[in-house]
Amino acid sequence: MAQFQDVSQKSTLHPKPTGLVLQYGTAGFRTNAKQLDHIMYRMGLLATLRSKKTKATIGVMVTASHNPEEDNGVKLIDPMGEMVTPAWEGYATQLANAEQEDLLTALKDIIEREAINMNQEANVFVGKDTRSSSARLSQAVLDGVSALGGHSKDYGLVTTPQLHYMVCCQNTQGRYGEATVEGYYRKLSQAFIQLTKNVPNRTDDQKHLSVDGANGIGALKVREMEGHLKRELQISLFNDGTSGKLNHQCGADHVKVQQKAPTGIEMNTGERCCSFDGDADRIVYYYSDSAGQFHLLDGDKIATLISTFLKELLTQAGLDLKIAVVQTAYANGSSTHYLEDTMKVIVTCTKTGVKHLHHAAQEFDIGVYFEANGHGTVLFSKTAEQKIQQLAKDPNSNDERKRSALLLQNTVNLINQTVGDAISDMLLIEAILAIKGMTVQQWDTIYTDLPNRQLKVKVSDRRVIDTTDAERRAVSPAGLQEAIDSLVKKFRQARSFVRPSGTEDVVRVYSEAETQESADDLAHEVSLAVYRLAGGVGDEPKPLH
Ligand code: NG1
Ligand code: ZN
Repeated sequence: MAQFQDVSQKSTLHPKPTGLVLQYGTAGFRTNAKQLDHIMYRMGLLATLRSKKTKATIGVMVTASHNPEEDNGVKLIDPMGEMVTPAWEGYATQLANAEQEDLLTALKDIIEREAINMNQEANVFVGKDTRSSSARLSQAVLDGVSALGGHSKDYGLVTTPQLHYMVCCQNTQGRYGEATVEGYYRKLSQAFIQLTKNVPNRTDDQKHLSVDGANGIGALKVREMEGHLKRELQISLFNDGTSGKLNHQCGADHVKVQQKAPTGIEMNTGERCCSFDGDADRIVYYYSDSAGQFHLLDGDKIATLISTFLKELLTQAGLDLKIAVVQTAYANGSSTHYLEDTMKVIVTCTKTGVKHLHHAAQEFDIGVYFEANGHGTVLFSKTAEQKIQQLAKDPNSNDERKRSALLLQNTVNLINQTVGDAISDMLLIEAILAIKGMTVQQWDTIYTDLPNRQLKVKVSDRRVIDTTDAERRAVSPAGLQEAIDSLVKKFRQARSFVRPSGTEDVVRVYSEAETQESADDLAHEVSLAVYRLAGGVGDEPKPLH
């Protein structure tokens, strides 16, 4: 077929380095940008097949999120704006790793296994972050789409969640919103203004927020959106990409892992600040107190704030909807206790990776999901949305119920339900704090985090570590879990687990305990156990103190 000739011909412009093997990881392919040209071309091909198969528009986002500027990556987006389904992650790996001469065979194998009608039209939306390699790599994706005769729309520079949003809008024929960046700004800003318009006596100080844009795409997009917010939110933007390097000493991941403020931001005592990551699908908040101490409000604190707000509104509205919070093993133990014991909401734990959380959240009327690192959103079931809408329109409901239903309705409109979205989450948090008349300090004191520590250990093959129980226990290598168990016993209120990273060539170690010193000691000792039992490479981990 002529189509396949085109695929072969164009693939010579995007050749695969012989022997290179890459895996579709926690969030797509991600590695040094130099190794990705063939991957991008092939993901253009795969997205075209996926579009033919689903008879819907598919998204391809070129980004490596919080990784350094030199890296890049690609994420595939399914029709409703969600991450691509796991079976197709397998195809992605298969296609990515086929040697040059086997590419057509690998492609035809997928076509056959999925019984794809090659005459079906295909549509692919493509977006990219601000990395210097992104323009070239997204062109490779577009080449892949055109090689298989697919149509593409290049959104250019967008945040990852904006591209997810566009895909969902397109495939719902505009019911979710208009598939343009302007449409996105309009929908979110209108909802934000509706939510905050009746809040009495909001001063300019309360409307002010400092944003660390991680020198990435989020900064550009916040700038673009600002005008739509009509000074109801007054943003001071730092790390806007004009001089600093992407994710370098800044951004949500840096702030969360280092537990300190990013460079390049001016922090005044008690003022709310937040950081996005490199593709603006994560956000964390923080402030410094009068003693100059740094306080982090991570994804767990965000999930707590949002679920508390929603639960209160449901009660006021008299709506009987089941609300749950979905977390991972990285959630701070204090947050889980608070949610279960004080808030009495259902809490479930899944494996790391948004796709797992998203899936689990779909099981409830309202599923609030957040990774501790600040990636998360809220999902509303069809029933939940219908009940909220009915109540908002109901002429017989009393003022309090109606007010709550309207707040819920605007909250639904403000949330990007397709994926975690730093901009949407930021607006939601700002609206909740305004409505509740809450300062960042008051939000912070809802519960106190257990001191914790995250470390990385290099091993020769991280796949030797296998886990179970939502990654909270290691089943291999032999003896590792027993070693962790006995180390944990040495500290009070302690917990620790290890798992292979899906985005970096490392094993991640997490610990929490009653004091920071204990958490640090425990993390170090567990790192040593990993190093010794799981084939550590390089120098032995050193104590933190
Ligand atoms: P890995 O590298 O698999 O731990 C990291 C994050 C995930 C997720 C992905 C995708 C932690 C501990 N892990 O995955 O939560 O966000 O990146 O970006 O934060
Ligand atoms: Zn990200």
